[in-house]
Amino acid sequence: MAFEGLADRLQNTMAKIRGKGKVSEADVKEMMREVRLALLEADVNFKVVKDFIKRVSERAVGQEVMKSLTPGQQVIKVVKEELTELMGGEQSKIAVSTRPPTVIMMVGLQGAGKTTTSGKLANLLRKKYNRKPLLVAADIYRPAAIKQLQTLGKQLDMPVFSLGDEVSPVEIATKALEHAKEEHLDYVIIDTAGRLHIDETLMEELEQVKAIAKPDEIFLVVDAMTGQDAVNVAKSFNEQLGLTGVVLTKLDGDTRGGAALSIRSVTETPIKFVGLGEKLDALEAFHPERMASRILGMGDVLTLIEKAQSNVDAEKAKELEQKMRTASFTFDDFLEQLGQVRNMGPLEDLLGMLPGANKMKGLKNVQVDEKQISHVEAIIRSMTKAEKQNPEIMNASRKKRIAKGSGTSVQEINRLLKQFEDMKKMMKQMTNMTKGKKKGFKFPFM
Ligand SMILES: Nc1nc2c(ncn2[C@@H]2O[C@H](COP(=O)(O)OP(=O)(O)O)[C@@H](O)[C@H]2O)c(=O)[nH]1
Ligand SMILES: [Mg+2]
Repeated sequence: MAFEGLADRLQNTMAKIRGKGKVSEADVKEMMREVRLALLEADVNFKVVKDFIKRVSERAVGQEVMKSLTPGQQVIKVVKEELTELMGGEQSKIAVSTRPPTVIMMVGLQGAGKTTTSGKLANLLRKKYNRKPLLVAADIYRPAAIKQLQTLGKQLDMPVFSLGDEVSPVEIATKALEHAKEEHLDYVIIDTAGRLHIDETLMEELEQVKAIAKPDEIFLVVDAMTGQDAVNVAKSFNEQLGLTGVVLTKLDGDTRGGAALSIRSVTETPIKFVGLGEKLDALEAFHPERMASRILGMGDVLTLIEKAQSNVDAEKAKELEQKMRTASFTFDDFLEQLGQVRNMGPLEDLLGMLPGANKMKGLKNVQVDEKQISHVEAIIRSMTKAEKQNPEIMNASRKKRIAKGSGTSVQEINRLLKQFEDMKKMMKQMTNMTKGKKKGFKFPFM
């Protein structure tokens, strides 16, 4: 997971100060030393780190007193607020032009993820905002680039505008805009060419496209894995073109996170989206506050809930909740729920969003074993209807039969039965706890 090292170190530092009833200047100093090292190690820009430490130290020492928090907690609150501010403060929105189409120009180095992100963005605009985007193939230099965008367009069933590779990008942009107007499409996403390095010709051409297309947004697509380089790239693109936002891609990889934490301060350009995979739905709006919370191990429950809401059938969730209340939850329901949770993405990522999950014994460095989950599925599928409805009837010979049928062992079946009972107990406790409280969307999480 991205940010792992940084998150670990910061969380260790925070743990030391959390419970303190008194925080001396020496405590703050010691803590800041550790925070500074953690940030530098995560490849955060040197100057950014220096400013950050200065701001946090000032605020932490002259702490405003809040009755509800211990001094230790107050310091952590300051760190979180400043970390949020560092990454951009309030979440920024995507532009909507008063005279459609809204034009988004995608720029960046070769291989950063421009073409993929163009597709993802079009997908998001349609799915979440109900917009009609047009993808424009303006990278005429790489022979496969146009084809790549067309393939994405086909996958998404999204229109792609192309004039081949013998017409200039400026002309392609001009004609694409006319086309979008005629067709009443409301977003135009221009996928431009990149180079391996920033060069004059590239910039000039992009300036020309900008002059003619008058984009409402110019998004720089940068690969988070490139660390400090990403920051330098962002700086020069911003100076030449005036960016409105950054899309940080490949955050699903093992990046140390330095780029995410430096780009905003160095370029004054907000990160608007993050790419979290190669698939076309792996693009998320960037929320600095949630990211700060995730890094500090406070979890990202909001994203988790949103994921649940968009991937879990609300009707079914309600049904399940009802079943749990009345303790009529069966293995069939369990199987279905397992499927729904899997739809939400890799379990490791989901666990990462739970508060304190990093610090939980047994959960730390948990490698969610997909094989084990498949075993669970196989076991349940090998049960008879009666067994699924009433696990109590399970005896030795039934267990043996199921083990054979699912290619697992009796031990595994025993473990699952125990987990299932524990889960039911826990669910009962939870529903008792929340009884009487206002009923909202509740996701019965495994
Ligand atoms: N893991 C991962 N791969 C990505 C992401 N975004 C793009 N890629 C991959 O990066 C490679 C280059 O992407 P492409 O869109 O062709 O880059 P372009 O040259 O800037 O247009 C492709 O293999 C993409 O699948 C991301 O968020 N995560
Ligand atoms: Mg491309």
